[in-house]
Amino acid sequence: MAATVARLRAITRHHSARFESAIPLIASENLLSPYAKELLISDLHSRYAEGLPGERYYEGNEDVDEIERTCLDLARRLFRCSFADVRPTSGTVANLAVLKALTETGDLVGTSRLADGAHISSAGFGAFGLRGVKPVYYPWDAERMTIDVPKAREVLRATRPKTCLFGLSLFLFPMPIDELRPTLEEIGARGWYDAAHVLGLIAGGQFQDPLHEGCTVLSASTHKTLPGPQHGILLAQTEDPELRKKLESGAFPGVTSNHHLHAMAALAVSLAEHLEFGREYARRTVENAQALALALHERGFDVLAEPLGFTKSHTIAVRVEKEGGGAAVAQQLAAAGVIANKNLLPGDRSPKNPGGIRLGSPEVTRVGMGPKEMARIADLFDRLLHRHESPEDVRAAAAELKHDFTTLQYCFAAGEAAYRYYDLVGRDPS
Ligand code: DSN
Repeated sequence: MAATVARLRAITRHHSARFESAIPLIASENLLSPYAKELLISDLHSRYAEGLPGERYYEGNEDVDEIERTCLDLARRLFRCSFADVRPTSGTVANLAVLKALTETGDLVGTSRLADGAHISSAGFGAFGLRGVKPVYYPWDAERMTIDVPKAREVLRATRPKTCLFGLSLFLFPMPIDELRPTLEEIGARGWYDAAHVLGLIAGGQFQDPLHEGCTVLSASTHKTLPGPQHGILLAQTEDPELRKKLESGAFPGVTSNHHLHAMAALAVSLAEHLEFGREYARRTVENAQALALALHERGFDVLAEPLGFTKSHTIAVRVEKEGGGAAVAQQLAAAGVIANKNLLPGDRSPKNPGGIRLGSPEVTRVGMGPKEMARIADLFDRLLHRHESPEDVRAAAAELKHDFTTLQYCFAAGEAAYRYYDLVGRDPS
């Protein structure tokens, strides 16, 4: 078995080296800072602390209590809200906690269709199905890549769901919460916002502010535009003790037992770093997404939502049917050292063979790239997909571009290696 362990370590080093020399453009991924990573591999990983600070089911939790109180305080400060729970262990788990808190089996819940960019939580085969709630789909404006507000008002008045979820995995523009708020009030529905993709942009003041626009509850994962550990969070702007209790018991014991203390501690570091560096990081993340969209458009790619400036977030969507379709293009890009994902676009039916790809700027921004590098990335797309240069040649160009961008920015200890995790423990396994 020693050989198996050695092999697992070698594969993991190989994986890190692959990403170190690649251009990572997955919109939902990011890099963890050195101090957050340090806590992620600390003794906290080995412990249990069910419950809330000061009300635990285990002994030995005094330091965990202080870490969790700090994490809660940082979350409330960063999002200017009155309630936080940092126990969900992922974005989907956070969504399940909200579904448990706000809905009953059989309820109708407003949401978007997967092909319009919704997360799989909204699907019958996902969290919605698990809770037994039924989706009411908002009509979609495919030109503007957002909810069709007049038609959505009609649907909401006709169906009267008690809860309305806003939020997407292909998240180009803010959701029209302000516009729909009077309708939600009229039908007595609560607004719920899944901010997984745009959490760091919201915190950095570069997107909408859903908790102050009319949504009561926000759920999210914590590792996309907010560059934290893989974990989850609940936030709310409420003094209602009953709602707070329901959200807390949705998180525990509803959908978690232990809440991954190492990840919760790492999240506290990431929240503190975002309070310090998040505004600038979020601004540059959006600037880079817009620069990449424009550069691809100028090179003949069909980037969605051109009349609206392509995007106001970290994400862009590109229709690549003429280049071979989403699945084939994503594979060709990966062979050339550019990591992206195929993505359903409005009108698509097959998730295995969709018409689009989704690109995101969080990771390339985190390692210090700017608009000039976005133009060079667009050149890689053009060389591979329009000029049909070999994947090997394009991969070499991608590695050359990435060579100067392999250290972390926008965190304490900026400049540390972003991809070489053994540097942290000071020894190499070879
Ligand atoms: N699967 C993630 C994404 O890529 O959008 C969301 O959980």
